[in-house]
Amino acid sequence: MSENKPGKKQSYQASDRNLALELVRVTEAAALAASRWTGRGNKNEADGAAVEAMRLAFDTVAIDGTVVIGEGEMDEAPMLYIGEKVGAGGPAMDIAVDPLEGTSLTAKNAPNALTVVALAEQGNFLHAPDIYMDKIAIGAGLPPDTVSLDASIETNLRNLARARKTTIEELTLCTLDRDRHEELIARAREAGARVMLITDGDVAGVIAACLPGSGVDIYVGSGGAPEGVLAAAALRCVDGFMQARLMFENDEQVSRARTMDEGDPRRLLTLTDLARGDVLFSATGVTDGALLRGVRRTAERGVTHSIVMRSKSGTVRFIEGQHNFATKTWSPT
Ligand code: VTB
Ligand code: MG
Ligand code: MG
Repeated sequence: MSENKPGKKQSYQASDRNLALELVRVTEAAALAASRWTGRGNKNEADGAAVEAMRLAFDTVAIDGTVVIGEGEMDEAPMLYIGEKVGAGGPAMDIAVDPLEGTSLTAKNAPNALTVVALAEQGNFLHAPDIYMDKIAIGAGLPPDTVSLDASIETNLRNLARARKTTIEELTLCTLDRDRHEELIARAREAGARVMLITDGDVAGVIAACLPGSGVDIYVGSGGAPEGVLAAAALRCVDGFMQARLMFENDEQVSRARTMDEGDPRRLLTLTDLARGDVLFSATGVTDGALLRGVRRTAERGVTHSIVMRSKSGTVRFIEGQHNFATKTWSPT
């Protein structure tokens, strides 16, 4: 599943090592800004604050970055729009962002809101339009044909239980609580599985399916395509398994996808179709979740909890940041 060859020594480049750790400042800044709006019932203010802080923080990162997964097209998004150049100058990198994944979660102070950034060398992320994507994901260490987007939910659960040497009754499937998933949910339960329904935030849901001890064994269902690319970037770092397929509602969406990517827009996408090469990923918790703690604030300080990962080395770091609002000059906290 991994592009890394076991036992093969990775080349050491001091510059890109620093980059992984610099990225965390970007998601921290967005999370601190969004956290001013946690539980205040205003998702647009929370989102706007995260976007603005993330945009500012990028100016301090030593890259020549181009946003490929972002806030939308230039005419509809003032910042972090697709095609926007960000960074202080350096290696040419493509950037995927969701400045606040879970705007409603933040407004309600519900679990699993994150700020998310992924970085790869130019051309390595799928240029996904903002439409729905069908997704399936499981964790590392299982045969690659254990589950498939093209198999029935019953077959996938049976194969996953067998590969994990357990029963379907002991498996938990996570999906977004949406009417469009009614049949999937009913059939998964009928087959014996537990179903964990989340109201938003399928990036966190997909990642949870790949982390041992998260309480989620498999993620299935449709959500945003940009969120699919971000989740794939994370899964590359933890050697997870994922398949996806863009879901088109009209011909215009198909034509748009054709302008963004060369392949058949309806093809089955593997993990490396979504995110190739050396990928860096950072996410910071805004509200508490299975993966990360949310921002803790006092009038003077904010404490952030982040995960920073890199596919090339497979290193996963959890970073706690203690931020003093009085001495922070670059972030509108
Ligand atoms: C998911 C989820 C997001 O949108 O992608 C979902 O990860 C999909 O769209 O947090 P619908 O809400 O239309 O189902 C979010 O819930 C919001 O961006
Ligand atoms: Mg967003
Ligand atoms: Mg989102």
